[in-house]
Amino acid sequence: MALKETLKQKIEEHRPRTTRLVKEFGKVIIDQVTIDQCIGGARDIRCLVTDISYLDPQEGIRFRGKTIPETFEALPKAAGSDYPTVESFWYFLLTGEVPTQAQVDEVVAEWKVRQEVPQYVFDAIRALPRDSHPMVMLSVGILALQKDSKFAGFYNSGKFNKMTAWEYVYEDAYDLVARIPVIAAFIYNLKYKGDKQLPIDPSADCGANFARMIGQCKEYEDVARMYFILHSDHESGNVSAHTTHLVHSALSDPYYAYSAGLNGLAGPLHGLANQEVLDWTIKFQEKYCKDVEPTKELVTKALWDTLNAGQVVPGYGHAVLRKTDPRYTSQREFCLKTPGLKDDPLFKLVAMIFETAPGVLMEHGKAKNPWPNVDAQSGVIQWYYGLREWDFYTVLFGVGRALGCMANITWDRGLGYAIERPKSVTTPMLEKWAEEG
Ligand code: NMX
Ligand code: MLT
Repeated sequence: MALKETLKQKIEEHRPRTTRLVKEFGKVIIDQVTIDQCIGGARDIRCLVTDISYLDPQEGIRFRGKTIPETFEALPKAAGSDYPTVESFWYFLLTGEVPTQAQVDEVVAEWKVRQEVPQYVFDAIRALPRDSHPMVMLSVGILALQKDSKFAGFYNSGKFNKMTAWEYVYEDAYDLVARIPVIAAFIYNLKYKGDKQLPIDPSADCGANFARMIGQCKEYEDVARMYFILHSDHESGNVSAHTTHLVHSALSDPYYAYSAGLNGLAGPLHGLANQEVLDWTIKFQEKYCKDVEPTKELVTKALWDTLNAGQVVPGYGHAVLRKTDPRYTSQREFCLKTPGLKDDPLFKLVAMIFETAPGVLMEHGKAKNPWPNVDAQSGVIQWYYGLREWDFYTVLFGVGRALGCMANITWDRGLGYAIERPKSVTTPMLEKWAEEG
């Protein structure tokens, strides 16, 4: 069955489960809210639903019930590669089913049709000052696509109905995930390669095409596949996914919603941390390792200097995870099995920070999780392959995150989730409840 038909069947099968939960068990209590959660970023409050991925604090992410190694193992691989195509992963995230090779081939073919980016998007990005951050360019590029949103068109057609609305979100979502790598490659070439644009390769899957569009080598094709899949989703509460869900809950179309999600991803406590990691590591090399090899003592000193300056150690800590992020581990394993990369001085330094930082953070005593997250390991791989413009790294994250966010809002509409509108309270109310105990 084709992707849309499979998805339609899955959504229709799922709807009665959601309806029953609300109608028959709507008042069952699944959590309570404390004052520190109210002031402290709604941490750990169970109030969002998604079946696309789930994050266990000890184990890390599962996509559709599968760990990262299980996901890589289960999905059909790109020709001649150990990694699945992004297209097969898209099918898997949307439907929860591992596609057959024939189903993947269909998605790859459809992706190629959808990936055509209208010229006005490039014009809008080109009109920005060239020294704009590439995340601004990406967010503007996605927002510019809104003009032709099929969901917005359906809403304005006078024929809008809740049961079929998801089909139009699906159309926009699919267009968006196919186009965002092309927009990202355009931004890369515009900003760093003197606007020398490279054409789409119509014979390539998403990962290979992205590598070719930014002038990368063959091995980078797997880096792109791995990177986009690993960064795709991290359950619903993270800033980019939650923002996308929130904005779409007002029936803003996927372009409005994901442009907003990207703006959240651009924050240093979220996706921008990967550029900060590289910045921190390169500055460390320049300051301490001009004539000497890095040592654990030097790394320890640099970490304390950062902490004593009141800054966070980028790439470490997490709001939910309490162990090393399996996305970190997966990228580290990629480094260790790639000849050249495993002996690269920057990778060795990143590995030394991994040995050192958790101990320092534990001694510092603030971070609830002293272990590395995805961002601590991602930049060094890009750096090794010559993609050294580290302010671009969050754009790569944003290309991957589109897969999860778009799968999520397609299901949001399929299940008819309501506009999100939590209740706020005032400080005197909190003080009153505090006194009452
Ligand atoms: N370095 C120094 N201090 C830290 C760190 C860190 N890496 N992580 C947490 N803390 C501090 C935090 O600032 C807070 O201090 P204070 O009480 O003075 O406000 C305290 O420890 C408690 O924070 P937590 O509850 O452990 O962390 P929280 O859930 O609030 O925030 C992060 C989670 C990820 C924002 C935080 O760990 C952080 O700032 N890490 C560094 C930035 C980073 O790597 N972000 C990327 C996250 C993954 N991603 O891609 O989005
Ligand atoms: C993410 O991938 O979104 C980050 O790890 C942040 C989070 O989960 O809160």
